[in-house]
Amino acid sequence: MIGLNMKDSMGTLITAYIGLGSNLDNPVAQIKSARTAIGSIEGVSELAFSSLYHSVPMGPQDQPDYVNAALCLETRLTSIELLRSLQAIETLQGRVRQGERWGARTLDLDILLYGDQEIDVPDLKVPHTGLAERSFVLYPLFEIAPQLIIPGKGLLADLVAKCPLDGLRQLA
Ligand code: A4P
Ligand code: MG
Repeated sequence: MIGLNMKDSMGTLITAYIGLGSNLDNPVAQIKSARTAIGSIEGVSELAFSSLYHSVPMGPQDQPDYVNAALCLETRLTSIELLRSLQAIETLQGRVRQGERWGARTLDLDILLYGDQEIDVPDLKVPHTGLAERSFVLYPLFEIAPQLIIPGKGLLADLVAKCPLDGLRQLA
């Protein structure tokens, strides 16, 4: 019984994937610093981190190019706890929400996948909206998890094969 209670309070160990993006205030440094911050969240362990990628903006074109990456982690945090921790890191790194959809930002941290769960609550949609069509999400993810299956979408490899690079390139 004690064992069961302990297991409940600790939660299930989940593998999650995070998409990182930045196009303001030294994007490479923003992404590296976010990686360190995510690894420092209590109850989170990094399992893999992709290369950094240069990408052209999706959305308004009058903004700088982006740096994107993907990170795989292991955690017992709930999906909402993980979201709140990531939002706190965005805020610490100077993220200002100015209301423009897809506008420039110092840091954007998206939960791409949370285990094999499909989540649709007001604050959280997983798999992340648009994941299946965005080269700056699919290619970094494929680099660290080539065998992945995207809930509701199928094999990541098939999505990558159908997705043009759209100017995406790996940074040296
Ligand atoms: N939210 C819902 N689901 C999630 C999730 N899976 N992960 C909610 C994180 N947040 C999630 O997000 C708006 C709300 O989404 C949050 O309150 C959260 O509860 P936000 O970070 O405040 O705003 P946003 O990121 O501007 O909105 P949105 O629509 O999520 O934008 P995206 O899809 O993140 O796209 N071009 C390039 N090349 N590279 C990029 O990384 N990123 C964007 C933003 C636009 N263009 C880009 C890139
Ligand atoms: Mg976002």
